[in-house]
Amino acid sequence: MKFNEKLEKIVNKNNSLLCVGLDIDQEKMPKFLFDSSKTPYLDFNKSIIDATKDLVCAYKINMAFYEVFGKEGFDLLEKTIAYIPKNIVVILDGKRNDIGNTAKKYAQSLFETFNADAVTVNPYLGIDGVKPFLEYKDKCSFILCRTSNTSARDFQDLESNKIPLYEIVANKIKDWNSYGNCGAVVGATYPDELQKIRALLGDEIPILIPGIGAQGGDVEKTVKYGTNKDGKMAIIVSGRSIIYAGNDKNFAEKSREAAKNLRSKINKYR
Ligand code: NUP
Repeated sequence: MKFNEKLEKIVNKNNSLLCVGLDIDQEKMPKFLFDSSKTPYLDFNKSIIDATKDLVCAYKINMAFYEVFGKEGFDLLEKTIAYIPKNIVVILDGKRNDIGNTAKKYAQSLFETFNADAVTVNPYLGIDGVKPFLEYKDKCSFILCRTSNTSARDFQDLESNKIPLYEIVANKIKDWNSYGNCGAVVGATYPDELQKIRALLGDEIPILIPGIGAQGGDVEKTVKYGTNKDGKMAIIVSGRSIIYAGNDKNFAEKSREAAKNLRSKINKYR
């Protein structure tokens, strides 16, 4: 099944554009897990997934929070992905890229070894670094277009013939979408840019939108500017505000409450 079809199905089933970020961090996790379990991270992820799986369209896993543990992190990554129900989209956020020969291995690793449905890709190297990802026609490659951080402006606002780089990238994403398997990453913290990028991309290309919650992005503008004409094709990410909503024994219930509230808020503006 093509990625966009899988996304559409789960968006409809769970009535949700919400993507929960599983960015595990001992400092923010409930302390009791580390006293009472030999596998606190996996237990945590399983509890969060159990508590939110009927409320989300996707889970996004940032590789950094797993790679930091070395081989145990890779094991945890595999087990977490295996635990996610098969009808929910799994996005591996590694912002990978390199020369074509190496990019091919990154693509194989994320799509085949780890079985991701979608990945994030850095466009800085140009099309020969992106192509190996696009060869996976049933998967999706979300290309960094406008990132959510303050320093996004450093390079992404630079102009060529009066057109800022992030718009040039958005136009490239449209060109690169001949297999219908390209997406864009645009931060919720830049609503005006999000609006422009959605207009450039049209209605068929999904946008992965981080920056809601801990980074302070505006939900109403994100939904209004990020979705397509059907109120879809936007995957709205929140990590910390959901998974660390509580840090006591009832942490999973708290995360469910936070996910439910955010899903409702998103749906109000669709
Ligand atoms: O522009 C981006 N901003 C961003 O926050 C691109 C990203 N991939 N992310 C990632 O989204 C970030 O690395 C983290 O994994 C997640 C946001 O998490 P949170 O701020 O909701 O906790």
